[in-house]
Amino acid sequence: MKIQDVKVFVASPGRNFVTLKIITEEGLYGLGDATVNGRELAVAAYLKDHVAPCLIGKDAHNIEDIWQYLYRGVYWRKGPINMAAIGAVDMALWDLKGKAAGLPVYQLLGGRSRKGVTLYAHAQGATIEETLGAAQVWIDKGFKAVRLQCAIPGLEGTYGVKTKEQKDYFAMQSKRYLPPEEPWSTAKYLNFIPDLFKAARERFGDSVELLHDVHHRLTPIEAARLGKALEPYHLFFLEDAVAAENQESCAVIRQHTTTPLAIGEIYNTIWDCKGMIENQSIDYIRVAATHAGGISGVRRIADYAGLFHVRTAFHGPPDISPIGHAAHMHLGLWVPNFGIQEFVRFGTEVSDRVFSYPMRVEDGMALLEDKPGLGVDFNEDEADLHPYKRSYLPVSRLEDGTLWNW
Ligand code: KDG
Ligand code: MG
Repeated sequence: MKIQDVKVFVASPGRNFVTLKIITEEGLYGLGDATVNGRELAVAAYLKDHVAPCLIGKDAHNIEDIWQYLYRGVYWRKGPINMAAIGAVDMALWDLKGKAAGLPVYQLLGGRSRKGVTLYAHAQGATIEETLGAAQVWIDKGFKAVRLQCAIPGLEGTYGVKTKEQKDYFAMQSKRYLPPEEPWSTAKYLNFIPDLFKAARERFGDSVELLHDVHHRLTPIEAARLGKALEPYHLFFLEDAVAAENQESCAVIRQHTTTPLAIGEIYNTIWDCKGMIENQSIDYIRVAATHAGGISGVRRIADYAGLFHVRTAFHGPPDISPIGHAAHMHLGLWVPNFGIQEFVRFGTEVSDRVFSYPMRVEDGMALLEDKPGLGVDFNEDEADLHPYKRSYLPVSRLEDGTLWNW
């Protein structure tokens, strides 16, 4: 199964996605997602100029050897752009192997461990009432787990909530084509968030799992205070309570609270999460196939995490394409230490014209049709109708103007 051609597409059907297509001499093709939000063109150029030429003529069956070739062979290991490129190649090769074998990728990983992939949805609002109303919509659809984010009173600008200018919290293609800026106050946030979860438990009782994303904004001791304050509302997990670079930080939080901790959406390799997995200072690992070396990279991390009671919660934002989400669905069906899967949506009306995918949601669970490979298809002509648009995530500043973590 020799690789004959490699194509890279950057399209913006609602938001930017980088798609890799690997074509074999037999005419089979595999698809991979290489989207790095806000830095899409960098990974596309890296793939086109540096990775694609090395793949031509290689045997597409040798997934592990190609992974090692791109990881060890580059000399400059790790890094978000490099690992997203490796991730896309890896996904495309698993897709190809599945197509060649006539089997869905989860079968190649070891088969099905559960009937479907349990999801958590996002609820957000400008007030507690609005946030709980948004959660109610998901609960009424049968979701068993919801992430709650709410605007912080007294802070101009919002957290986890779209502004009036944004049609969508995640689709931040601001007219200025520059990162929007949002204000942040840790004191206002910490004083408010426990009220949100108190109100949620009063309204929903214990019938639903509740989650929250701090988005890297606290110091370890501030995160410890939040974890303690949230204990009465028994969260499923508290996500990214601190900036993720320092692996010792979660151990500090751990000394103070039993609120479960999740981290890892910005990690690229097993080395980024090794310490906190071994120390059992986290409960859920949030790596994404798109950003952490594909199915092979994430499988290694998930297997290692399982030894230390750490379960999976793969990153599932809308800035991962349906190909990346499909990779998580296959991993989630197989992985023994599955925890939960983030779900915002697989696609939109516009992106559905570009990507078709075999996933549907029933009672808060993602179900996968048994199609060979990853099961996603990509319409090149339709993608051409949606050219790249420069787009950034916001940046945060403290009220005195100091740059902070978004
Ligand atoms: O590109 C960054 C987003 O994917 C991220 O901000 C979303 O934190 C996020 C989440 O948990 O989905
Ligand atoms: Mg997050």
